[in-house]
Amino acid sequence: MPDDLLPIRGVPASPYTRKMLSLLRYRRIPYRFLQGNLHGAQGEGELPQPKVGLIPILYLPDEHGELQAEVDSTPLIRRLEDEYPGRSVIPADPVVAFLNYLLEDYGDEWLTKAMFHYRWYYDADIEIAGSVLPHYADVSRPDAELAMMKQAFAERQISRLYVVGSNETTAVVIEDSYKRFLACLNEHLKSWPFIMGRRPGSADFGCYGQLTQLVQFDPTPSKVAIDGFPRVHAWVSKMEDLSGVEPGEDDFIDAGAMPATFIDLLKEVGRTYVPVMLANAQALEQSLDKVETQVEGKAWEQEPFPYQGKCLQWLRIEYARLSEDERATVDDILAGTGCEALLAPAM
Ligand SMILES: N[C@@H](CCC(=O)N[C@@H](CS)C(=O)NCC(=O)O)C(=O)O
Repeated sequence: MPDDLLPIRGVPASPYTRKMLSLLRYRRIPYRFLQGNLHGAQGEGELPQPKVGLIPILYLPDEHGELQAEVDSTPLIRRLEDEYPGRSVIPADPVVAFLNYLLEDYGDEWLTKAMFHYRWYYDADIEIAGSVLPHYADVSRPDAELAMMKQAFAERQISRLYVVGSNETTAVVIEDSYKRFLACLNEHLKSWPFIMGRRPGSADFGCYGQLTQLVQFDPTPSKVAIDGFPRVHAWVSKMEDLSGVEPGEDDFIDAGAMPATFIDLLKEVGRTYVPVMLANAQALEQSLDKVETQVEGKAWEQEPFPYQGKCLQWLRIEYARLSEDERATVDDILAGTGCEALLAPAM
């Protein structure tokens, strides 16, 4: 086993797997991609199991040099920054790094609602995902076996729509927000090759991961993108392999000259992710069995999502780490976007 190649396990239909693969290519970190989920995947037996059953998994050495199975892309990206210098995806300016963190979390925790919703809500999308996805574990499985897997797989995923908050009430909110996000990104890309400026930040990879599925795979949201936003469609394809991009020191956006289109992206985050993250945290704090809030004047209802409660805490820790001056600059940038509510002291 060539131990200079970083092992990563995942599947092509997993947005977080795609986020990490693209990141590894951009960062020029040599890797080997073990295709499959936790069960029946390549390399099984030779590598440890993760504590939490999620993909992608990166196998990284602990302090004794033993490979450990690690999950959760956001902290993993920061760890890779320490272990593999150069071609950083974290802006050097702490203010811009904070905005990058916020938009990465929006991609990971909000756009994923659209991704999972479209895939398992509409018959045409269920049909395609159910037919294709089971092939990823073993492309040569007999058709009869796959037909059985198709149904079981689709049923399992449909039964988990509640986790991301996709239901009859929220469908319209999720779909409107997806379309507005595409429109905002489309405007931004007219002047900037990446969300974070002239070089990609981890936010670019987070949003890209979800868009690989929304824009390129699932038929209902793909049609929205192709019909209305061919520029975004092209961006997603370009993001897949940025190994040839040569980033410059000053290529991230500048905190002192925020593009209006970047502020518009933050405003979109403020319309959706912000009220839902706050209502979710409140429901968890009060041990309520339902999150209920309004998004753009429309009802939002879902079961509380403990992991997203932690995401909000981690975001606030990032904010608390800033100096007083940096926090004031972040506050100025976020004022009026709706995102400032995330950081307001608890009532
Ligand atoms: N926060 C994690 C989320 C990873 C995640 O949710 N992965 C999904 C697949 S895209 C998963 O493994 N779900 C469990 C399952 O499918 O059994 C990250 O950023 O890596």
